[in-house]
Amino acid sequence: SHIETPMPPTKITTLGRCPETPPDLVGPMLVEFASKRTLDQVKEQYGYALQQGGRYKPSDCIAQQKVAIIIAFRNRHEHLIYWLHYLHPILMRQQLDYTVYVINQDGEGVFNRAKLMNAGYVEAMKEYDYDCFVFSDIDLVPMDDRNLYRCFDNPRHLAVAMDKFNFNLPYNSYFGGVSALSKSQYLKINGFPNTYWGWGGEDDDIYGRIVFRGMSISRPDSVIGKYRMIKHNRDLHNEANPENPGKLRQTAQTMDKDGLNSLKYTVKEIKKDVLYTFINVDIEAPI
Ligand code: UD2
Ligand code: MN
Repeated sequence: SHIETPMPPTKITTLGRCPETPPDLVGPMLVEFASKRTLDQVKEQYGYALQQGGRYKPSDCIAQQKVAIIIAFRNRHEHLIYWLHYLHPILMRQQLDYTVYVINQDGEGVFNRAKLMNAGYVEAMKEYDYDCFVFSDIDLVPMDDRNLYRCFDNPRHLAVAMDKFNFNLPYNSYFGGVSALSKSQYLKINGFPNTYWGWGGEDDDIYGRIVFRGMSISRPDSVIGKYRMIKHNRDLHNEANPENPGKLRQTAQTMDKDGLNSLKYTVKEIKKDVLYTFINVDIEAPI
């Protein structure tokens, strides 16, 4: 015969899914860019809650979505500090499993926001199985934390009521500023165009791609969708490109060959800061 050793009682802690509506949201928030802040202050305030690379996940529940926040970047350090200061606590309250990716364009060539976003998507996917990608300008801060940085049944446009447009949508098909696409929505449109160098047009091309693939745009209302943009001048090497508007008439034809499937870039450096993952990429920019 054998002796059965009774097992000691084990405490089973199975995490449940986080609720559909995060419980700790505060609604409208004060957003201002007058107070000077340093990166060290932001690190001191929020660093303890983050894993290397600007990564967070709720400790008491399983996040609804795994979200990569992708920011196209070059030479906007001051804006980055404000962005991190405001967004980290918001994204934590939204109970997201998220990482902040700052995709830096290497060199002094012509800037290309959409191509940087594509590179960010590919690099993020190498690290984790994200469900959702939020593409953001560095200078935009939401004024209401009920504006969820998540994906929806259709591609989501989040920056619907910016101060610089008197808290209105500038035009109906506007898709600039901040947007969110699930992995499958993003793949369906072959990602973003790589060929919009300089300022303008790339957001309208993305809008076209979405519509040509039979999807529509999801948006928060204009109360929840309020944003402040840090005032700035047009950057050097990001002049408005007069060729971009004309390209928009071709989106339906070009989108199948210009996008994720034609993307070429090289990673020069990946740095895991406390508050964000910094990826320096060479996107073969014209001078
Ligand atoms: C508008 C759109 C933006 C994009 C752009 C046209 C708004 C609020 N946003 O932005 O989504 O469609 O027009 O391309 O209307 N950046 C750098 N360094 C540079 C240049 C750009 O980091 O040298 C990044 C940064 O994240 C910036 C973004 O690119 O926020 C867009 O550039 P912008 O802020 O100069 O253009 P803006 O405000 O007209
Ligand atoms: Mn801007």
